[in-house]
Amino acid sequence: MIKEKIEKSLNEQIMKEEYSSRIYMAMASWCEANGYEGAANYLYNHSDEERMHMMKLIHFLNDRGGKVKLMPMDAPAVEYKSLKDIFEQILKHEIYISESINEIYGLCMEEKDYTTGNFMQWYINEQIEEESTMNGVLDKINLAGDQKGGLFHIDKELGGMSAKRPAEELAE
Ligand code: OFO
Repeated sequence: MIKEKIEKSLNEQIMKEEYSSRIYMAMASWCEANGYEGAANYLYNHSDEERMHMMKLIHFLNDRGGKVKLMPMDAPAVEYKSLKDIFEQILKHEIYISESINEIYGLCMEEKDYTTGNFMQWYINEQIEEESTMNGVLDKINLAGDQKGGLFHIDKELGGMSAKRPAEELAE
């Protein structure tokens, strides 16, 4: 049976992953409405990926005999200043998620829950990848500055960036 402290932290993480999915959906929708088709596709896929992160936690908590509690959350923003603004917010958010995951891992070690700690390793690795991808996108946006041509190419590139398929990751 999973310890109450661990169950609570996993439920909070489920909420954070669900919120990540919602904010990326809101950002994707803004991109779609503002002519950034590639970024919109990329972010819609990313939103699906965050939902998969949430589902993976839900299945794990149920498998370990815990109780899943979905929580209320704030509505994401509707307006964004630019593509740069969006990716700056994403990077900041992903850093916050990494810190949250590290805290859960630390708690697992304190509580000697090595099973959950082992499970959280997947999220630790995923965060390294996500922060690095978002940093890369932001570097390119900064290089392009306000040049429409540069942003057009970045948008095209984002459209071509393959998002991982949630079903495949769930099977891991
Ligand atoms: Fe963007 O990350 Fe989930 O965990």
